[in-house]
Amino acid sequence: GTPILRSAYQPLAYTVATVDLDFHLDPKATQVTSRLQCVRNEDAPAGPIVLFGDTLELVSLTIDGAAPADGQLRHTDSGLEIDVSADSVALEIVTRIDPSANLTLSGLYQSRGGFFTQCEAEGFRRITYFPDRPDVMARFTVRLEADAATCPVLLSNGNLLETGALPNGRHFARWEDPFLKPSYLFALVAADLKALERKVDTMSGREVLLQVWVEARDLDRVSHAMDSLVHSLRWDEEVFGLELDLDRFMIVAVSDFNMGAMENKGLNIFNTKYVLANPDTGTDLDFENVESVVAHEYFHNWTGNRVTCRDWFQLTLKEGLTVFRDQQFTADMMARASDSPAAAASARAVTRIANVRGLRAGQFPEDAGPMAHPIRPDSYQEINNFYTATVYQKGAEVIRMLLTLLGREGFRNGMDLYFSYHDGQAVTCDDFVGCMAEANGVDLDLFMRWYSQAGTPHLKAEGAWDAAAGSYTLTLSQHTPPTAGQPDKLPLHIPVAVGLIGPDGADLPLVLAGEAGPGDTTRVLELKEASRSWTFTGLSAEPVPSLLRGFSAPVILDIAESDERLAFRMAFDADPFNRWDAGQRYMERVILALAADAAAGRPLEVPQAFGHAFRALLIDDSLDAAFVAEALALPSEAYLLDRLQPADPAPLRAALIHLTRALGLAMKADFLSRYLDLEVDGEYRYHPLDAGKRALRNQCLRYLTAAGSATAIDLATKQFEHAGNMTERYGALAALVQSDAPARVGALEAFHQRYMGDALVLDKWFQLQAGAWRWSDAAPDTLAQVQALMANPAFSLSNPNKVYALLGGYFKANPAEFHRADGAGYAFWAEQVIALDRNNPQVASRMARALEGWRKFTPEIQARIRPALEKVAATEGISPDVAEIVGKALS
Ligand code: BAL
Ligand code: ZN
Repeated sequence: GTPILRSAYQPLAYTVATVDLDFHLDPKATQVTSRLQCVRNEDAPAGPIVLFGDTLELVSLTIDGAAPADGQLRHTDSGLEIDVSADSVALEIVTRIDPSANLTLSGLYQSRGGFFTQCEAEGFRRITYFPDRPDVMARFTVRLEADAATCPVLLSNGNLLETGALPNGRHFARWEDPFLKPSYLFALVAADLKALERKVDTMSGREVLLQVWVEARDLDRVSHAMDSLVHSLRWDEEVFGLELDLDRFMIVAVSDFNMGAMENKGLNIFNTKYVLANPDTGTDLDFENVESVVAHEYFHNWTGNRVTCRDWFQLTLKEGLTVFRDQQFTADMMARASDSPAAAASARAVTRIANVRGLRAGQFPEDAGPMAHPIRPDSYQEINNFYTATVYQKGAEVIRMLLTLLGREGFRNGMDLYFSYHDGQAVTCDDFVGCMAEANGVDLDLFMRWYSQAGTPHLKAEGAWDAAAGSYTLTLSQHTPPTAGQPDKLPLHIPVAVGLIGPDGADLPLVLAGEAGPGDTTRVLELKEASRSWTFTGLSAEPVPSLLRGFSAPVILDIAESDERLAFRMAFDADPFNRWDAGQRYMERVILALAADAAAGRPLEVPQAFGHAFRALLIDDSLDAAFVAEALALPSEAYLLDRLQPADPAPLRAALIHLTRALGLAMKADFLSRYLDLEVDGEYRYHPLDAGKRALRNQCLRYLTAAGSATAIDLATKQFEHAGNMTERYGALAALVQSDAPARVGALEAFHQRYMGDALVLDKWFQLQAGAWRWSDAAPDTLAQVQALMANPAFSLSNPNKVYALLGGYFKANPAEFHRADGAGYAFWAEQVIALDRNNPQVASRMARALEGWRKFTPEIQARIRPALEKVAATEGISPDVAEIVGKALS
């Protein structure tokens, strides 16, 4: 495809002031009448009215009530152009579309008999001809009519004006959105749904109606989403002074949805996965995800909707900022339940750990592969491919660095200025950072490089101890490896939070040469050049540095640390994130060494010192259980694969299995006693303290079953059978699935039987089997298993959740099985990507991305992957979405 360039941005000659939409909803032939008031844009060069359209049937079009004159209306590759001379022109456009045949789930489509829309990024043009760009902000009114029996509920953005009955069993509703919005935030829903409702007062004392709409059978699993919405609303008032601006705010759950959820103005549409959760069907992680996605979409109301993006290259303007906001919210929710400052810090750290785990597993590999792009890309072929970990997660890290550099108050001042300048506008990342700079009187020009430079920077740290002077000099250097299309990199502005630990394990006050003491125990150093040194004085013994505390920048820290030093920091680092990270670094070292031994056919042995450091955390019951659960969890396979050069999934898997089993065997008694002590009594509640205990308990069960004793299988079986909630039931099933015990098959069957009609729970069952391996030497044929599961009546290639669970579980969460030596995994991948692409290019493209990082593997593995990539690339009629991914992979 032809790349679209950020530098080519031009405002449109005509924008839209008002839009009035009229939908006659019908499964096969929906008629859409759109009345637009188009107005000349004073800031743009002269030109025609440009309307985008995609797979539309144009029924009629009039200009100020008249048919177009000869040559006045032109059909182009992307839609229509209309020559007009007046400053303001009324268009009436009638289109016809077939929602029942729309399997892309972009535009207007059907799911379980209802009508739903998804317009971001470019779905609105699949509904009607429109200047479908985020910089065109208009006032929308909407009338919908549909069959009253099948679609008793008719929703759109904003406030409800009117409803009424019509002849032939039909009915209608009219909605008005009082705020200017771009077309990507338009939504409608016409379906058979029921709402859980709550009324709350906003900070200014306005009563607002909150609704969560779901199918009637799901009403017993929406209260958590409603609670999450209320918490989000309060949090945005308290932390940012931002209030809900509508009288009504709706969340709608739909089973067929490409993304997690969508922040349409006043009418958020959600994948059921991120709305529905009750103790019997959702794990603690599901509850946490529902809370954070509800918050994310709600927060978009200000960061995304009131102020939106000028063009899609600015996507991180709203996504990075909103992910940052939802991460802060989650950390606050977690900490709220703590009874001491130390417990609150630990709870926050657990959130931070989860964020960083995600970044390392998802974004670091993206930044090291052919899709590497800055958080603000310079070009794309298909915008749907750029809803990435880089734009979202790394984008959030960039915002977090601004908070670190400016402080809470400075950051809040920058946010306030941003809304005061840009409310109701479509703006750029420069506008946002400009407000941060102006509000704080600082220069952030250098900081802007984070927006233009791709790749994960390496931060190298070296320390020099001068015993005679009592000083410690820390030298920090940075280097970003070349990425696709960006061979040369410049130094970035990196905030490095630093602590120095004394020999007794306590933090030392930090006093830089030339300063008076006493200093803080954590300070932020700002590295702006390729390399710089700082000298700390007044020290009586050589300190141990603790760098990048709280993960203060999205970089890879290269520092030579002995095993002893890592163990010391695992035990003493006062920064809980770094305490966890010291353990991860130690584990990574052990695993990579084991993988090298496995590859060379040497015997595998876990160093004793590592075992001691690990055990110290396992048995320390003064630590928060959620923290210990994270501390005992190994780094993700996806992250480790990138650290092995060249990547080779089989020996890595052997190393992970060996280490887990060895630890489980060596510390059997400790795992068992923690397991037994951690039982949570009473009725299930989603609460961070209980969730932490369950997480650690399941972690212990995993190690115990990995070690393979009959007692462990017995424990897991009992936990499975007597579980009072999904977290326990699923934790036990996950442990059993990897064992060879006969109980394995029975548990899988019982789970399937129990949740037969429950799509979301069956997704867990599919995903678990696709991502599983065995702790023993048994070699299960996971590919055959995945293929067999595709034949299960509950599986469907046209439901994204099913594809993400089963195929995604296999392609992405099970590298050693997917990369099997006979290459059969790749042939299967090509076949499925091609099949998916015929119906839903966005989902196909996500699956296609499983092989984009193929060049990191050994030459033998690459040789097996190449034909599969080439096959997909050569497929006739392949979508631009998939073509971009495989094209970049092969280039
Ligand atoms: N805007 C797409 C879905 C989300 O990021 O909230
Ligand atoms: Zn978002």
